[in-house]
Amino acid sequence: MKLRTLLGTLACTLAALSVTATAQAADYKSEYKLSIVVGTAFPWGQGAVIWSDLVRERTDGRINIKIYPGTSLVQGDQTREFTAIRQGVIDMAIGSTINWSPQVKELNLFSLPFLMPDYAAIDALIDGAVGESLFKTLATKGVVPLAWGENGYRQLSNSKHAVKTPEDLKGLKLRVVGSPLYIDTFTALGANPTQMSWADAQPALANGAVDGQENPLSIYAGAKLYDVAQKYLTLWNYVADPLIFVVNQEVWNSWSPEDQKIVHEAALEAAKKEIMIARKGVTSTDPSLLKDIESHGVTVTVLSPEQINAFAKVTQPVFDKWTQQIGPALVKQAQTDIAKR
Ligand code: X2X
Repeated sequence: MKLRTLLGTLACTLAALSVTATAQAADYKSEYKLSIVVGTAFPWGQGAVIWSDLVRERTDGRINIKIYPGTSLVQGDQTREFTAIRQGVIDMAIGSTINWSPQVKELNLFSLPFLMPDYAAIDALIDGAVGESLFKTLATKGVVPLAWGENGYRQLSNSKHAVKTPEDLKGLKLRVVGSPLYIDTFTALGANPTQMSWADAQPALANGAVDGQENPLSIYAGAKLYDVAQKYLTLWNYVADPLIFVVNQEVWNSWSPEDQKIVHEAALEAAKKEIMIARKGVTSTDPSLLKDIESHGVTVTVLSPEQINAFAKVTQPVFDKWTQQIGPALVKQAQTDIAKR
């Protein structure tokens, strides 16, 4: 009799357990779509691979992330990526601050010309009060921000001639990214900027519809832009775009607290590694990527601090105008933290 009761209880418990497991599995999607702009060969894409692998392993496959490069979930239109995450068309993303700045104006901070002179300055922002404040802003917009990564310092390339002074930019047709701040910057410098997605930029460079563009060296080299006539490269560190690891709010809420913790910790680990990969080969102690670029017949012009100042002076009115859009308090905080770095 006692045994029968025991067995009965056991059966009930097992049934209850299996109901819980089924309910949980039903809440979880079979695949989570992770959006990035470039492919997995780039540091940005490497970050996505590391993050998704860590999550799959540590959740025993409960959270199965599939990477969608080329912002393919929004047909390559990277300025629509943030909205698509909010709407749930995209579950997760590692996105550029530039691409999301049309929806989150504060993210234009990193695109203020010549704000961040070196890596320590970038770190002072993303690891400090500014990074925290921006994550708070993002959290009010339907996404859960988890970690800061890096696309990199954006350097200028063109097919015409070496650029050493603002005068050298006069009349150059340049492809720029999706924030109007870039139109203002290059218009102030006398160039002829045109906004285009990354997908459209590459054929436009190949067929000469535009003369030049600006992107981190890892993107320039990874996309082999020296093969589409981009033989003049100017290193001027005028802006850098951090990347942000995020999850759609509803997707996040559907996960158990244990799984949320796994996803968050994996994002922090992956982001740390991604930043290291993004900074490889482009520093004075390790110029290997630069050497590789030069071996393709590229003229690399490294601007001196005095030469950089000439560009900063011309773009100061753009800096001031956009400080009002971004929020003077946030810009002030950034400048204070950079000064203290
Ligand atoms: O479009 C670009 O230039 C890229 C790939 O760097 C970004 O997505 C910001």
